[in-house]
Amino acid sequence: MEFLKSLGIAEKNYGSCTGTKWNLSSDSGELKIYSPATGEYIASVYLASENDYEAVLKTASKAFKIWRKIPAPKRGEIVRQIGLKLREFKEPLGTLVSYEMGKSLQEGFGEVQEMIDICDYSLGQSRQLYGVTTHSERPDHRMYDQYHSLGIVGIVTAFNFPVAVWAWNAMLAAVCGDVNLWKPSSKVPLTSIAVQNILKPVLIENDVPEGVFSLVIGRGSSIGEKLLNDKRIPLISITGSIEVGRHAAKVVAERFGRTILELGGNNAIIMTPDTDMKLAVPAVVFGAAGTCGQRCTTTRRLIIHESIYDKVKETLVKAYGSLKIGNPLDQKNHVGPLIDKEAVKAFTEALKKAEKEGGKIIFGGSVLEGAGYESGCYVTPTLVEAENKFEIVQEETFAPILYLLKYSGDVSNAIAIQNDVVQGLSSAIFTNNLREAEEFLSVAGSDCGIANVNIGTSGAEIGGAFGGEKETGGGRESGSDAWKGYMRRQTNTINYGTAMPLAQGIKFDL
Ligand code: UN1
Repeated sequence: MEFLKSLGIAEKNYGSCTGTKWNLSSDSGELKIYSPATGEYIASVYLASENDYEAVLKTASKAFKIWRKIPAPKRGEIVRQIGLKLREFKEPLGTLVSYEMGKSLQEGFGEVQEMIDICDYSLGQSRQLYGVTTHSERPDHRMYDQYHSLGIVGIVTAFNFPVAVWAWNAMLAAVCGDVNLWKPSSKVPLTSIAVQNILKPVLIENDVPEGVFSLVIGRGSSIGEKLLNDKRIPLISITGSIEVGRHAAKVVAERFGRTILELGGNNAIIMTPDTDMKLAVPAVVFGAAGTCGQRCTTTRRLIIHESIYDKVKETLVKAYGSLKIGNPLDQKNHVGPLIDKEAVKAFTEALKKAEKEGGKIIFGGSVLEGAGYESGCYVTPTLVEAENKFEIVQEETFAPILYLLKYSGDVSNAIAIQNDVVQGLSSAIFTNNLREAEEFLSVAGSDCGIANVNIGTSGAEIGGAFGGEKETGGGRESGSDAWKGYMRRQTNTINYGTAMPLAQGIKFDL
């Protein structure tokens, strides 16, 4: 396939890299990667060994000492060039994302666009790594805070956004003067290899030290654990399940490392009697069925006012009926496959549980078979009438299942339902009523990290801080002031006078 060739994906690939150099060991097992879109075998990857990991870490530690001294705008210039290269490779990389992960080609391109956008954003940020100055209470003193580079940043990414989430972290960390160590999901390692290959000419042309952008492909149980326990890594940014995050947070906290956690979501859209259906229906369908329900921001619950419930239900059933499910590389299809058969099993089991608890499947619910569905990973996006208190509704099933929930009375009842889950990533309300919208955004409103009005729960722009509260983990990546999470903060007080006054007026005369 032409796009694999242009991205430097060979039949057999190595699993660890320090930027431009690959460790050529092949004795720690081999991952064979199949496309969930077609079931075809794509290529294999040799897993990184513990020795490879050590070698990468040593190189990264050395690189940090050099990289942190390079002026931030110069680091930004390198990130700018990475953005240009990504523009050049948007088509093949987006295609590989779609082929290896299974999201629609449009979404594959969108994901590469997120990478490009964060490069532009980080370039600007490289000239704005500023702290504040404040007035000292002592005469002839100056006080301010500044941000220094932190060190090696471990970036653990999930299969559903195989490249964009790395870029959010890596591009910001790079302009902040940190060096990156990427551990991608073993379900989608080829995209990470492609990214390293895209970076290579930029790193060579700019003499970037080996170790600034490293990659280690390995199992969570071996390489992942090493990373969490490694005192040389002051910050680990993890996108994954609540279960993975709970474990990682404990291990990293034990050694007083920092984490940025972006874990599960259980995102809801509220539809009040003042909903503009023209806006809401496409937002709900894209939010729930897009990416085959495998975004952290996927809409999983729809909280509908009883006065419009039947109308919404009918409209959604019709809209779901028009969804085309099939090969994501074919642009006429809206929905591709789930990542693997395990995910298909989780989908069918969730539906069984929902029915057992009293839920009613009103659309979908099946695993697709036959021509075009040979990979065994295709399912029909599903609508289930349910109640928020069902155990299965409280969980995040990474599949296209949308639970329809009914509320009565005023919007505060809908907000209470929306907040009554352990996760707190994304949320939205559809209303043209100013009071309802403002109540939803107020301190007594949505408890999520993202709260939108007349926009769905997914598809956030990179300019905003991305992340959520409660068991979503509390971390923030991407835009706004998320860059501060990648730096070490220091408060400085300078005495330029001739006396030695103490703060708080304390007398200590010798
Ligand atoms: C994720 O699913 O982990 O807001 C990230 C969105 C995308 C990112 C999702 N920009 O849906």
